Amino acid sequence: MTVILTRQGSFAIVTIDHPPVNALSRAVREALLDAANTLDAERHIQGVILLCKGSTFIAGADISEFGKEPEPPYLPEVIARIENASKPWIAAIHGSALGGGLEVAMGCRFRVASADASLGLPEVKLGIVPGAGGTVRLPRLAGVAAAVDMITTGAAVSATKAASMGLVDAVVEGDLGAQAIAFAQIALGNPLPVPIPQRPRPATQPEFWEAAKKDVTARAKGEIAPLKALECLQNACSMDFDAAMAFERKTFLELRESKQASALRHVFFAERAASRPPELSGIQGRDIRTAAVLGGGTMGAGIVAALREAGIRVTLVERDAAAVQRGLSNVAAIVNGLLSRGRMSATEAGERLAGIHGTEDYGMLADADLVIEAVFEDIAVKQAVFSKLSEVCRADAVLATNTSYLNPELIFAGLPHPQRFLGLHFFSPAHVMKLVEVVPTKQTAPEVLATGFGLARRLGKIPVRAGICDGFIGNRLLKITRAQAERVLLSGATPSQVDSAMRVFGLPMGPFEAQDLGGLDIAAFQRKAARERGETPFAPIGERLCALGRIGQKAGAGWYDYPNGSRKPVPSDTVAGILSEAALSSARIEWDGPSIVDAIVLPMVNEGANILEEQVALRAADIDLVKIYGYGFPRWRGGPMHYATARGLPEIVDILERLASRGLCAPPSEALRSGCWLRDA
Ligand code: 3H9
Repeated sequence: MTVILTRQGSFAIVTIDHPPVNALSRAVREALLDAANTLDAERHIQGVILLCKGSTFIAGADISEFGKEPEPPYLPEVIARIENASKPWIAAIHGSALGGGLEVAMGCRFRVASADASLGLPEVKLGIVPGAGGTVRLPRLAGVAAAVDMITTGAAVSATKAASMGLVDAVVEGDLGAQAIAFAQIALGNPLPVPIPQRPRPATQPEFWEAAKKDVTARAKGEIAPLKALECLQNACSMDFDAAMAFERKTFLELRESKQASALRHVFFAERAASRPPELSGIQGRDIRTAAVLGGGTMGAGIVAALREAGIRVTLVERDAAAVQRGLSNVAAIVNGLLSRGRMSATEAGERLAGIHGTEDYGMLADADLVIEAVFEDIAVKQAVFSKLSEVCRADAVLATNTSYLNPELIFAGLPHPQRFLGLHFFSPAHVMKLVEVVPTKQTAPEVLATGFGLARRLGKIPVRAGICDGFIGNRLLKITRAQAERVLLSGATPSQVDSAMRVFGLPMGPFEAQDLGGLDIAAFQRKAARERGETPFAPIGERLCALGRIGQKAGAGWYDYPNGSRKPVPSDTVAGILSEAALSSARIEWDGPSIVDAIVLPMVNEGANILEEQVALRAADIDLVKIYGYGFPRWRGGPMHYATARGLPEIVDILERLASRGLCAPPSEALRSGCWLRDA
């Protein structure tokens, strides 16, 4: 039963019970329509309370229906029926009222919400606009400025904020159903508010829309939906209700079919699947109450800040008293940064810092549930650290390395209780970046792996399972990107051309700007280690720049010049000179933006296919998440594997063959040609 009808005195209670999130599937829409028809005919009923079972109010339309033809009854009709019911409906909101869920609530005459509820129209995050009156009703109810803000960002607001905007009529504590009835008993004794469609259009000035358009365009960075949503909102303020509804619905249906919406739906489901690898089904992770982090550098301090944000007490261990102080200052700098940007109160900042204990004494780790090592990327140093940890930590403590390139099995080799070790690879800055690669060894116990996934989720991060290879998933792909970017330079493009092409594609930064920001010395160090392992990393120009001390912004010079301490990249004559010398023997190509992007992104897809064939990644969608959350690949393109699949593999293979024939990348692999990830899709 998806919708249950009960009566309590002169009130009817319509309860939606449709796990997991009471999404508005066809069955729910039909049942709501039936309920409105039934209750209108019951003379003794005075009002209808709309409640939901489970953890949330209606979380929106059923996203899994979006790939198919819409089926009647359509949501706008259902909402219009509720809005025009002869008995006023009162939405009783707990959890999240999102998308179609909030649209249904706005079709009710009143909205009552639990204090911990949130309300939002997140459709733009799925590449669409609200499709059942959200852009038309919200401005009439909560004002245009608030509606533009909520709808074009997709951000939800708390119940209290919603009440201050007029979106919610009462915020209640205690039993929601009882409180909603108590509210209704008073509210229905007074004249009813005018139904939203009959309220006047909010008045706006042209300057308001000009400023909003400028702002939304700057934020959208290639995404279509936020600008389309703004257009709907503007129409809602200039057209009559029905015309604005029709325009919104048409826009919704068009966008629902778009490539961007398909990519964003793919990411939505990928995010949820990633945190639950099939092998961990039914396995519980351990509870983490106290944690320790070894190393208080940039990475260690970021991990400490992330753990504290999740309320976990942390011991920060460094090798001597001075290093402990530096580590604590690094964490304090992060927390103070959040404080000064208004992201937390002074009390919260104080609590965050008070929950950290700095020490050089490994003995303090005897009771830690989890230890994360973030020391220097050197195998001998890491082996020594884990050998000491094995002596002092409880046998059931989970011990994790944050290595980005080294083989965790070698780091843990020969230590007792091998089932408790794993890799937890955070991305820098660790308190900001959402990706964590979770890397089991052959001996990691399932509940230890589940603990890694559980921890990442608790920190609000996206965990992706990665197998052991050089660089796991993310850095292995990064190596390809960087090598390709240099190959493009060697055949005639400039760093600015490459960076600009990648930004136009949707990345926040091009590969050379990014290297200058992070420092070329880090990659040089990794290449040196790779050479010591007998590999031959490709970075001829990067090596020459490092040899000249051009290691990026911190040196005032890298791929670009940064005169007088500026952070604005200026094309460099020195680099141009090096490139013209180095490029002499290579065939020159007249590069344009799209072909630069192909030469960088498609070899990454080829490597992604190899990664899947080797089972280093479980799913193509996991690779997409790694690139989106670890490296800023545009979410609305769905990640590199989705992008390539949507474009069509034959075209990708063809382009790679042409590039390979000119020595500009490796030829397409068998894994790519066969579309190995599509076999089980
Ligand atoms: C819309 O409403 C368009 C309308 O304007 C127009 C219509 C005409 N549909 O996130 P969780 C599944 S667009 C289908 O892990 P949480 C999810 O896949 C929609 N399935 O839980 C997962 O399944 P599984 C606008 C959905 O507690 C399970 O539920 N609404 C939907 O961390 C649990 O999800 C949104 O964009 C859905 N709408 O967070 C809201 N939502 O177990 C999207 C969830 O098989 N949803 N599932 O992997 C959310 O933001 C979160 O799910 C929510 C709960 C905050 C509600």
